[in-house]
Amino acid sequence: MSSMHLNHVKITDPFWLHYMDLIRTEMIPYQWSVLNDKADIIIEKERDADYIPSDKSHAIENFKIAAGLKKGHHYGMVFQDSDVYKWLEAVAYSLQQVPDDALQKIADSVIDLLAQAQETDGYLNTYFTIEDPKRRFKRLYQSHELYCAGHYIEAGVAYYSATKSQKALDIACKLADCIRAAFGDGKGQIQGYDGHEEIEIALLRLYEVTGNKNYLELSKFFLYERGKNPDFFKDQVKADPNKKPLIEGMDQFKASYYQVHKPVLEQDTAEGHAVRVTYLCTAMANLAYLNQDEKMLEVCHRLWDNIVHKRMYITGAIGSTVIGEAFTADYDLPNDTMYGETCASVGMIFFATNMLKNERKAEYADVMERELYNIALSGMALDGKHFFYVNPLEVVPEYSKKDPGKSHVKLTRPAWFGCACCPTNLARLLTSLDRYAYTIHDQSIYTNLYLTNQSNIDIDGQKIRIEQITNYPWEGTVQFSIHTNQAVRFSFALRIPNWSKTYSIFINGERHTGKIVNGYVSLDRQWNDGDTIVLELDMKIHLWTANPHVRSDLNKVAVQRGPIVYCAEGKDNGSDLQLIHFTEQTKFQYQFAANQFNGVGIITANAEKMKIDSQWEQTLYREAVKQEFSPITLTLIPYYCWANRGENEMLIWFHKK
Ligand code: FUB
Ligand code: ZN
Repeated sequence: MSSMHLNHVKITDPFWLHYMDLIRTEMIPYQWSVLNDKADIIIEKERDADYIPSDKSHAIENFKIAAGLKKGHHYGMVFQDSDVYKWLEAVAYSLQQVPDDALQKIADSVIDLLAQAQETDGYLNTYFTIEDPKRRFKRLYQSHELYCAGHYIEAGVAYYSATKSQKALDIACKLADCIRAAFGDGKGQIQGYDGHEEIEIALLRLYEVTGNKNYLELSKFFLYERGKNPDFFKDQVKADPNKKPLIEGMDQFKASYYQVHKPVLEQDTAEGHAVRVTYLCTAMANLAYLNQDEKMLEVCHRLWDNIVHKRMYITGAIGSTVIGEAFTADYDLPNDTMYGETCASVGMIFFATNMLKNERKAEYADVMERELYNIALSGMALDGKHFFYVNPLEVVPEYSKKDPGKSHVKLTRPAWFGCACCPTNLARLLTSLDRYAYTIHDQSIYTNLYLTNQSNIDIDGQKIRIEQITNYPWEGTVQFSIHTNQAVRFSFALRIPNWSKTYSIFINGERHTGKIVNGYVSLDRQWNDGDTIVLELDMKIHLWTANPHVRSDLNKVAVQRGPIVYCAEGKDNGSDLQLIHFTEQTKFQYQFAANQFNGVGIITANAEKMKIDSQWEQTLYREAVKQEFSPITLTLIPYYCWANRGENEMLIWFHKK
């Protein structure tokens, strides 16, 4: 049987390298200083709620106390440990791309600290070790114990893969073994699961690196057990003599918040907390792949379709309400009160990646790309040291300041949050883009992301190199060249993004007319050294409309060029952006502005702005009259750049006359 293996993807892309360098040189050191309480910053609550601990991070300090190196109490969210783990995972990916002895030394010292904080039976969680050892695994709906464990295991696997640190992997295995001893359907074991999915993803990754089937079985147990006994969480709470909640404000949530309202195989809509749903789906999709589990894959299809076709914003944001950071109903996509948590979009990228392992469908990569170029990048400021938790599509500064229902819709990116899940999630995503660029299926290479890179591929022991060169996302030409010692046969599948209305492909300068199948054009042939493929995508500016069921967007249009969704900001266009209308005469012009936002494509358009006559000054309602308009030149910037110039209005959906 023939085999194909992707060995290494070296990203040298001008667009992404800028971000990867920023993360390596600014974000990772900055986050390290925050985790050590050494950054001189104001930590913000992600929304107005007194109970959110936001004096400091204390995350590393918690480990020192748990390890017995210091005295004191745990501080922060019950899942504060996960901030350190996600940071460590980001460091691992960064080291894999760019070795850095000093950074590795710091990360090694973190591994040493974690080993000291780990209890002898493998348990690792600073909150419970320091404050509440008797409540270990007793309040799983809030405790995040397995969520934190999962994040460590993912970090440990990544760090082991990057540095061969056996110690990092051993901590992960010990922790997984401790969980395996405690959970299951055996006598005396807990027949339940965590309130926040994550361990399920991590155990599968641990299985992939160790080959130990016990980890796969444990992940499967958690997934299949979920929702089987709808009273599991309630029963745990009843049995716990200590009634103090671990996280304030969470008691209001229903079973669907945790995706335990039904067994997972019976779930057909995305319900509850958006990040939880995406992590659940990520694990289910990988289990479906690893175990050839058709039923799991069916659930993944249903939830994918429900999210992507009925519950997702044009930017890729998901989660329509702040209450429970959650999904609501089909087509309920308000633009200004919504959530769109950065982590939820990161989770969608993970889900899409695992769906791509199962199926050769470009739709998954299309969503991955939408999330990446819009929400993931919007999640961080251009300095790499400020972050959005919530990614709205419409903002009016005064409303965010005065409406308690919009306190989560921040106007600029805070330096850190009381609940700081998003910043380190972004770091681990953006340092590991090489993991998302291609998928290999049998003898085929599928391109998911277009970005300049060199990839080493092993085909039946023969080493080939594929070089990709592009100025994506600003230009739609992508050039590949094949480097091989001898002729080799394989299929190279080019994704034609769903936004590209036209495309051309040239092989060694000759036009190729292949059909698109499931979003890919497959070039299956014998390749010789020096062969080239050129793909040209449609980089025209397109206006997009939403499904008419989306009330908030009815009769409105959004502007997209390539994968980038555009927005208008008050800084360029003044206030009252809601008055802007496009007309039949509106023409859009694109120009690359090298000196703005580190170099971005800007769009200008001749639009019209509704006039507000003086009668409106004292009137809230009056009989409908014909509206007057004035011509304006509208400036649109990539959505991900918004809020980098201070507080101002922002809008994505515009009226069209
Ligand atoms: O609960 C852990 C993480 O914190 C979630 O994934 C985020 O939504 C935030 O609530
Ligand atoms: Zn988050």
